[in-house]
Amino acid sequence: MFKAGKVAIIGRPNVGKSTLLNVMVKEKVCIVSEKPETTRDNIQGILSGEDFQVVFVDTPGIHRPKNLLGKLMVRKAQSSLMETDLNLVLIDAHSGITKEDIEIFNLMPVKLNILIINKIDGIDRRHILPIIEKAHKFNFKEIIPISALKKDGTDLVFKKILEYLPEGFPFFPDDQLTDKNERFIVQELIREKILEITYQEVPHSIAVTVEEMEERKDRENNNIIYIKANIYCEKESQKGIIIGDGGKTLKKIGEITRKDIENFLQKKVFLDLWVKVYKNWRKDPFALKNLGY
Ligand SMILES: Nc1nc2c(ncn2[C@@H]2O[C@H](COP(=O)(O)OP(=O)(O)OP(=O)(O)O)[C@@H](O)[C@H]2O)c(=O)[nH]1
Ligand SMILES: [Mg+2]
Repeated sequence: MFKAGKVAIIGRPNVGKSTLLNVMVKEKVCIVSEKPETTRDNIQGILSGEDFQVVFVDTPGIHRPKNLLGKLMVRKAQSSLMETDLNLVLIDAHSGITKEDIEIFNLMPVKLNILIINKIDGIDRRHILPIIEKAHKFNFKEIIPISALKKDGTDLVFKKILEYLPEGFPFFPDDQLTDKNERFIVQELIREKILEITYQEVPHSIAVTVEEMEERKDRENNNIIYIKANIYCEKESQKGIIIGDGGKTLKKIGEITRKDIENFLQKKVFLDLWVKVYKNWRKDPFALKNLGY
């Protein structure tokens, strides 16, 4: 009997959804950062075995949107629930079950939902019991405390998913890892580095587009992938921060991102980054579409 199904990973921003997806599929498909609202799209990560295929759907954190981009993100997360067989609802063990978490519980369709209490590393086990007790009031099939970061409890999550997964045919070829293309992942890897090294409004005001990506020869006649990407921000002042004194910050972004992209593509990369201002793009439906949202 072959089992196949879609499993959405849902929760507030920053609870560890993307980290968990990467652990489940054993590859880095989704970018991760300590800043909330990192994921902006539904991203599928595919895990195939002899007799199963699980399609995990990472989703943007559900929050009260402050602009059109936020609204689109929340809408995408909610829409993922329409087509799943099973959902993993994540909460953060540090904060327990918050008011916002309960709002998300109430959004969940009445089907198979598993509550995942994440980030239990470094937390006294005695603090987890009351969370589990409170969680019993809600209609979860399972309640599983884990640390996605330390891969603690994640095997049990996988075991439970397989138990609940329906019989079915695979959605994707068994060597496919994600529904997103290389261009998308490259854009995200660049955005991840900017999230890592910028603060306050800057990380949120960034969008990245890959304009060109093609195989070329370098001076020594070796094959390289030439990638030209635009980094959009909303204000001149933000552009200045991203470029840095004498181009220092942009150079750093380029260096660390290039290594990551080379790792991902398994090829040498030449990365050509350009910073541009796109005023108020997060509020402008036309701009959002232009930037791929
Ligand atoms: N200590 C600890 N940190 C974790 C764990 N899982 C994730 N994190 C950290 O939490 C932060 C957010 O992780 P993400 O995976 O980006 O969270 P997310 O839910 O996808 O966030 P959004 O995309 O913004 O909704 C990162 O700094 C992770 O390293 C965990 O089990 N323990
Ligand atoms: Mg995420």
